[in-house]
Amino acid sequence: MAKIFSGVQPTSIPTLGNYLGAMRNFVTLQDGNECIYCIVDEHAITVPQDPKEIQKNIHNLAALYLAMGIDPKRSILFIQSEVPCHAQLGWIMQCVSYMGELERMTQFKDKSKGKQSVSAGLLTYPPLMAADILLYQTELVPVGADQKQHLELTRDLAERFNKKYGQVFTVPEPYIPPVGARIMSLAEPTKKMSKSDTNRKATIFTLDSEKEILKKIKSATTDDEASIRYDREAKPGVSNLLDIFSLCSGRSVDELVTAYQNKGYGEFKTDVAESVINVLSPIQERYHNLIESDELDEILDEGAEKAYAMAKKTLSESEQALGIGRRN
Ligand code: AQP
Repeated sequence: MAKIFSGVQPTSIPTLGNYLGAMRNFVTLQDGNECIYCIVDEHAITVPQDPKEIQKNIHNLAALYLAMGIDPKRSILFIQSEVPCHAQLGWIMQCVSYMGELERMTQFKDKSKGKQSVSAGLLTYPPLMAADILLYQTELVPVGADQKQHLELTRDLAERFNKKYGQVFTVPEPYIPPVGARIMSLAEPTKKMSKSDTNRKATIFTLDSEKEILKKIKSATTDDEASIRYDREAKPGVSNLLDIFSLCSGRSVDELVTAYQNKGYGEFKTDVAESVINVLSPIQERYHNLIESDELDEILDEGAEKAYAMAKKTLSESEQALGIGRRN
């Protein structure tokens, strides 16, 4: 049995990329493991957010976690800002981090590129993420490929702290799926699919209607070759659709390539869309039943209480190791 932790930012409705790359695995990892899943709202505010929108997104994300299959009887589900230990250990982790290593993070470079000013929080996002993970003595962190670098930093920070102040933190391992770890934008398939992409055609959101899904996949960028084969370099659009199709249908990429050998992009895209709709429809149905129920608040209250008890213990140990605060 492993201790698992992961989180999703309530920056918008989770995308098909968030689901296939991370959240789907959150669900399967519940079997035989101790899982803690978080709505990382403090990460979301590292870039400007509308207070009303983020409130709505937090609520939607909680319902979607459950609709996707997170079982509150087996796993802890909570909101990051409701467990203050995250911000507290986040500060400690900032003090263990070096400016140079934070400035080298790809996500910081991408999100700050071309901006006149960015928040200090955007730079110190990775030490907060390290705190999220380390508070629970996490062994395994299911994430998409874009979070690999942050996870490596988390491991470095844990090792650095343990070496300097004594053993406090478990050093976690990433869990990055072999397929689906990087679902690409439908409009620009060399870029990852992202919640915050301003091109609405680029991203499938998990609450998109059947019509929207079909329309977005039908307009996905492919190429002029008119042949369905897997080649990430030469055919990024078709390869991305093959990955999505494979993950949503349970059929291997090779099997799909053979099955669609003599078929056109039109038919292929319709079938990809159908497989996505088949996966998302039942999630959407459960989401609509959950979103208005009182059950949601009860689950989040209980989750925060359980998470706090675990997090407080690690936070105290780290403060003790550092010698801060009063000790008996
Ligand atoms: N395109 C993707 N393919 C596979 N996995 C992905 N993830 C994100 N995009 C893809 C994984 O989803 C989990 C939750 O992501 P997040 O909410 O923490 O933020 P992110 O990684 O920054 O994702 P977005 O969608 O691009 O959000 P914005 O636009 O707000 O920055 C993570 O495990 C992530 O790896």
